[in-house]
Amino acid sequence: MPAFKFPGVDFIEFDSLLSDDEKLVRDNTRKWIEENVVPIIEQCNRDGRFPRELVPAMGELGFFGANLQGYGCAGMNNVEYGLVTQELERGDSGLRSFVSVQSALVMYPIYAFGSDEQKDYWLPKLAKGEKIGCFGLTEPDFGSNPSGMRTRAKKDGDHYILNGEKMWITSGTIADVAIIWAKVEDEKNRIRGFVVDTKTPGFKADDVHGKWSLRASVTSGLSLQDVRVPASALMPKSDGLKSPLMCLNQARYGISWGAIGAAMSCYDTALQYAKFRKQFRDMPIAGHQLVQEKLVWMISEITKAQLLVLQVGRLKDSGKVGHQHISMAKRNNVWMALECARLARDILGANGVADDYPIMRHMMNLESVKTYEGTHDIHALIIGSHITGIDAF
Ligand code: TGC
Ligand code: FAD
Repeated sequence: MPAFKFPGVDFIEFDSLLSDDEKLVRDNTRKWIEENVVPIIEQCNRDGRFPRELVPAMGELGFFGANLQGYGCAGMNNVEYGLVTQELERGDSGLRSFVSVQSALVMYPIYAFGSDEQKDYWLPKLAKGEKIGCFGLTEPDFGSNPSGMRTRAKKDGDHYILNGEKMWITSGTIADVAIIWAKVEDEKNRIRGFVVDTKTPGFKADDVHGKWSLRASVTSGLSLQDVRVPASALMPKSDGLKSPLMCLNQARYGISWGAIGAAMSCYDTALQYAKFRKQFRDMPIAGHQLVQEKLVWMISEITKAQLLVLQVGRLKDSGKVGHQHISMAKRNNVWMALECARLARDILGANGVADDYPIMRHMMNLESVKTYEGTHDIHALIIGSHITGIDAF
């Protein structure tokens, strides 16, 4: 198949719903991904390597904490930020993951719950990509149900002592700072957040090996053994499980856009391939009805996903978004992207399983995206709880 340039996917003049600034942010990000990520990402995926060399440029482009104000952040609106994550994930879910964690799970909690000292010290460095962060909520025995966490913080004079294990932590071994969620023993085990310098004695991170998904992203386990941090490491406004869940809202929102990027990549690859590949009567496979139906399913679902997340973004910008809206967008759009990847893989036949094309990589990545930040089924239960008023967890 000849090389081609990604033209975007816009069936119903979706662009007419975007401002000029929003389109500019998206187009600049798309160009950067085309020039800097597309040429290297398959090899990174093969090697299981996160392209860390791209971090300073992403900082300069304003990707980190893009929708936060001040502290060197770009101050984008939520739709602009979403369009950035869409383009990043068209490149690779791992790159979008890195930006989601840095922005929504590390900078956002410091911004929302941190002291002035924490904000002034960490946010400008994280915005530039000079420092890298990770977010420790999940534990080996507590994934969907983080309220059961065993990690503990105990007051010791003007310090806290942290003990526990965190698992499946994006960017863990490359992080300079970890947002650690722990139950504070002296506060009736209330969950609170700590900004922990990863150089603190007793803090250890080890990579998870053997992943068939998000291979271009670092995933780690964290161990905290008598990690002694100053009392100033506590984020003063963090208060209960609600605080980490508020961070997850930010990240899940970005994922909802990001999944569309992965779906667009799969759809566009399948469309180009189907117009080029000939089988039976010297006809492109795009001329077979069953292949067309698959392509039509993909573009229909991509279009619906765009409209859903745009509305959620507009609600977020006007301060009216509820976490149930974000759950619907995350659940629907990641499911839609995974289905697109499977259909696109089918259209490419045997070529679909090779990494000459991005489809299998997206498919494998999306299996993680379906699970992290609340699984597909947990989001069904969150929406179910909202509409019935009955928790079914
Ligand atoms: P529950 O009693 O329902 O809630 C506790 C308090 O929090 C409030 N709340 C929320 N607030 C803000 N945003 C949300 N999304 C919220 N959901 C609930 C709730 O109103 C309550 O407030 P209050 O004032 O009454 O105290 O808590 P629960 O223990 O029953 O939890 C239920 C559940 C399932 C919703 C929650 O635990 C959940 O979302 N589980 C999924 C866990 C998850 O998503 N983990 C993600 C880890 S981070 C990650 O995956 C990063 S991947 C990064 C990458 O690489 O991109
Ligand atoms: P479990 O909670 O054990 O769930 C297993 C299955 O049971 C799922 O199908 C689930 O839907 C189902 N299930 C669970 N409870 C119910 C119920 N009540 N009703 C019906 N079904 C249920 N976490 C972090 O804190 N920070 C990170 O940076 C981070 N990065 C990650 C990166 C990767 C690559 C991956 C794969 C995960 C990452 N995670 C991270 C962890 C992620 O958030 C968890 O994997 C996720 O929340 C699910 O938890 P679990 O894997 O323990 O699955």
